[in-house]
Amino acid sequence: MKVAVVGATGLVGTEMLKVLAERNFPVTELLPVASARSVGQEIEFQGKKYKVVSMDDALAARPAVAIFSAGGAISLQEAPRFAAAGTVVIDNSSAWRMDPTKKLVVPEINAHTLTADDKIIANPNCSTIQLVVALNELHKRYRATRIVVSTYQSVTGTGKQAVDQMMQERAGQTAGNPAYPHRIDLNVLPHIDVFQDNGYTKEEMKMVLETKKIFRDDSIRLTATTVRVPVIGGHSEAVNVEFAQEFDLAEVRELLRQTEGVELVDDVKNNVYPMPQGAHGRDAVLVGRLRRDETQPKTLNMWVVADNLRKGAATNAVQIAEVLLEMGLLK
Ligand code: 11C
Repeated sequence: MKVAVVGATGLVGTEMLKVLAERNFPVTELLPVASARSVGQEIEFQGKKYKVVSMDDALAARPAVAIFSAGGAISLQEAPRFAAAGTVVIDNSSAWRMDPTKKLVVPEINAHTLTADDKIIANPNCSTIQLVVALNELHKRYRATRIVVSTYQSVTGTGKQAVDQMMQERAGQTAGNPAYPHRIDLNVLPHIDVFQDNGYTKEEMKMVLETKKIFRDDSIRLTATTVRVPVIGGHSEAVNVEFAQEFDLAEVRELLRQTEGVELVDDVKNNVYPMPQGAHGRDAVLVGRLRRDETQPKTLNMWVVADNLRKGAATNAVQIAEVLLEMGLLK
């Protein structure tokens, strides 16, 4: 199967290649696409060397699937061209997520809705993916009505430039080309993506809108504060969720143990709880610090951590490709 990875040299693209190889996705020919200055550069995949190609060369090769991770503007322009040529596009940018004609897919939740008509499929934002995976079975059982979430997001969510900024600051240097408007090392920025007219950031509004779309439930009230922290390895989330039905904490634990994609990491007596260092390089969404919100009934507090480059991006996209393959939708 011919597979194009658009944005192959970025942090997410690099992780895509790793995940495709690890999961033995049946790639017979890889078409790594990157910006003009990278064309011709060699990358290694499954022991073979592949040259980075231009967008037009990848399109002309008619891959069965193209996984895009090169930003919204490129996706808006290029994804329809690939789709028109018969390639299924799995897009990791925010460009198509809220388009009512496009599906926003987390395989554990809604892969079964995919059909041959879905030529551009949207991969949700990383902070949304780990939240909805953690809530999936709890929402089915008790129905979440209101969610208050605060995030602690890794600099890898921004990309290489941000990792470089943090490392340069850590080494006592002034970052040459900073990704953020402020220092990030030894600091915390309550600011991810651009501010909107309502005072929220775009990242916060992505969490609100994408959660409703994935759960197909516009009645869920969600409010978010998204925060960048000087961390590598994963995003963390403090989640306060109010349900329509009363719950039993032991049953919540059992439901989480049974939730596909979730690993319960909750043994506070032994100081065991999810942390980015434990999530790094893994695909599971780690959930812990389970406790009742004692200020009101039917409300749960939990702490959710996942590797934002894997389940939050690359792994979720490759899982979508695997479902398409299983359904016979990749030609
Ligand atoms: C971050 N969540 O951590 C962002 C990165 O809409 O796919 C991914 C942005 C997106 O900064």
